[in-house]
Amino acid sequence: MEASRRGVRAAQEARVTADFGRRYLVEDAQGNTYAAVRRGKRTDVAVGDVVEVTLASATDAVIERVLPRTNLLMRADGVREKTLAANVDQVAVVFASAPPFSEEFLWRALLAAHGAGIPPLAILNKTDLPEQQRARAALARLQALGVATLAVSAQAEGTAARAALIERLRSQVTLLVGQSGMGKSTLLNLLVPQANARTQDFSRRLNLGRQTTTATRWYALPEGGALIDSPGFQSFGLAHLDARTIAEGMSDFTPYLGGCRFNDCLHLDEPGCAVRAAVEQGAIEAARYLFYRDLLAARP
Ligand SMILES: Nc1nc2c(ncn2[C@@H]2O[C@H](COP(=O)(O)OP(=O)(O)O)[C@@H](O)[C@H]2O)c(=O)[nH]1
Ligand SMILES: [Mg+2]
Ligand SMILES: [Zn+2]
Repeated sequence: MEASRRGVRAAQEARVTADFGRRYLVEDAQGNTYAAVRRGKRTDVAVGDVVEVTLASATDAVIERVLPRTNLLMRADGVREKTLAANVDQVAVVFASAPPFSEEFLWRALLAAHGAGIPPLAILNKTDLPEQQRARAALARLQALGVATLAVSAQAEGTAARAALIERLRSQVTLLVGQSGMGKSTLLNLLVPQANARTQDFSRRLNLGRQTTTATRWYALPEGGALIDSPGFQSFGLAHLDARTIAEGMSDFTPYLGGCRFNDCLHLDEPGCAVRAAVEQGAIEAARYLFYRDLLAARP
């Protein structure tokens, strides 16, 4: 680790396993973890990225380059874009009847996943709670939209929940998203038993202190694959998606798209719109169409 040799040390590949904002954790092929910063203070790094790093010490690395990714899930409120994770196989949207979930959040997550080309999975958690009606109706709607779904109780029926989840998560890299309080961390701890202890261990060894609480983090699953836990957030901004991508992500619109008079129909007030006709006939739910209209209306 002599300074004289630093300049000639070759870059090596590593996986980004935590994002604390401007600091990261990276793990190399031998399983060594380093605290890392991005060369030039750029913010183009996300958990799941494969990067080239040079080592500055036994515990510190510098991210020199982000290797090409297969996908990148983002959200964006106005001009503020937030990268959630890269190179994932599926996005699992977690919701529960309490605290009250937002169905709009679920639908927005589906659009973000579609925009990034990542298949979604919807997980209804806390099925042990009373008052499941609204949650079950939302789950049925998601199924009708072609989304894979699971219903579990991570806390009350942990063993059954783990078995059901592992079928879907094994050997896959899965990003968990959801509003705060839906049970993402509970699911994570059920699936990766040492998750909390490992986090505390890294914070101690790498002097990360309190930063670790607000991070997006990668956890290897014992069965293969990984789970990425993100801090809960309440709104899923979609300002980064154009109108066409949004329309194409509405899978209940898809059967009607070819029937619109205009090729570039956005299903707003254009004459001869097959999507609007389907809404009037009740073939597309009015709530879904209103959600779509509101999304497009809110765009600059
Ligand atoms: N009744 C019930 N409560 C749960 C279940 N899973 C999680 N919780 C509770 O919901 C709260 C929020 O869970 P947490 O995992 O921190 O949610 P997160 O914000 O999405 O990470 C905690 O008090 C958990 O104990 C469940 O299956 N049933
Ligand atoms: Mg959490
Ligand atoms: Zn149309």
